[in-house]
Amino acid sequence: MVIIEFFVGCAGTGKSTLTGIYRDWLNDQPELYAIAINFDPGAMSLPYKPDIDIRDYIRIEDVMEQYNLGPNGALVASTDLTINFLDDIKKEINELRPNHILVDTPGQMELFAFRSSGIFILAALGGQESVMNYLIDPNLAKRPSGFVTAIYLGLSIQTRFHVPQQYILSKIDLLSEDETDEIITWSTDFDKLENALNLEAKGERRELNTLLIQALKTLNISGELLPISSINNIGISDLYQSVSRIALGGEDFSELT
Ligand SMILES: Nc1nc2c(ncn2[C@@H]2O[C@H](COP(=O)(O)OP(=O)(O)OP(=O)(O)O)[C@@H](O)[C@H]2O)c(=O)[nH]1
Ligand SMILES: [Mg+2]
Repeated sequence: MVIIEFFVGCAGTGKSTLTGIYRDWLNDQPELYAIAINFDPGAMSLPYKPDIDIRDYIRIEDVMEQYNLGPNGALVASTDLTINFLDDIKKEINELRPNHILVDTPGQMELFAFRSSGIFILAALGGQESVMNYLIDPNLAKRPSGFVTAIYLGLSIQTRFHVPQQYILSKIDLLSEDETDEIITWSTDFDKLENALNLEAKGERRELNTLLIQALKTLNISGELLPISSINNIGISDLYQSVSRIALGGEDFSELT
């Protein structure tokens, strides 16, 4: 079985760094052969060497020139155009024969998540068998209102792709231990989250908070956030365990280091 993981999240949340570190960690495990695919045509430089790179097929500078676009328009057009090369990417994957595929998506999350190309890419590579890793910025998450914003953004991705989603608290080395623990608690205890939210807000905003929390409770998205630091190598094996459980339907992979 091949496990396919996508990495999504707002710009700068650490998608590419985690993709590289995690790929190398997976390849240190017995019997795993992981590859990293860069699907960001606008990436100027990457913190890892991708095994497959969409920039070999489409370059943002060429799109700017060919369609007479500025950098933002060219970024949108380039991401849309990536779907023309999905057969080539699949051919490259088949030649490498990995059993674990990591897909690094464009910096600006909306390019992958809210345009149709993202749906096509997911369908072509992993379909409903894929796992979506959604990275949350620690500075956004440390305020209760920011945390709720991040969760709702994550839910909008889940609504788009309809595949199992792992919520990741990224760059925890930038938080104190207490801050990390509090954020993790909010992800499982919505009453505590509501209390924290109400300490932050007054009046009408409290009514909105109550409604937002009620919706989270009704949706019953009780998955715990996974804390990760790519810089300090924290949480990488937990990510593998969690994704394996999701992808393989509960098989125990604890014998792997
Ligand atoms: N402190 C800390 N910094 C990190 C961590 N992971 C990534 N970074 C830094 O965060 C910045 C963005 O990291 P990237 O991995 O490029 O993030 P990204 O989400 O791929 O960014 P874009 O694709 O450009 O949107 C870089 O300066 C990284 O060195 C981490 O775990 N801790
Ligand atoms: Mg990136």
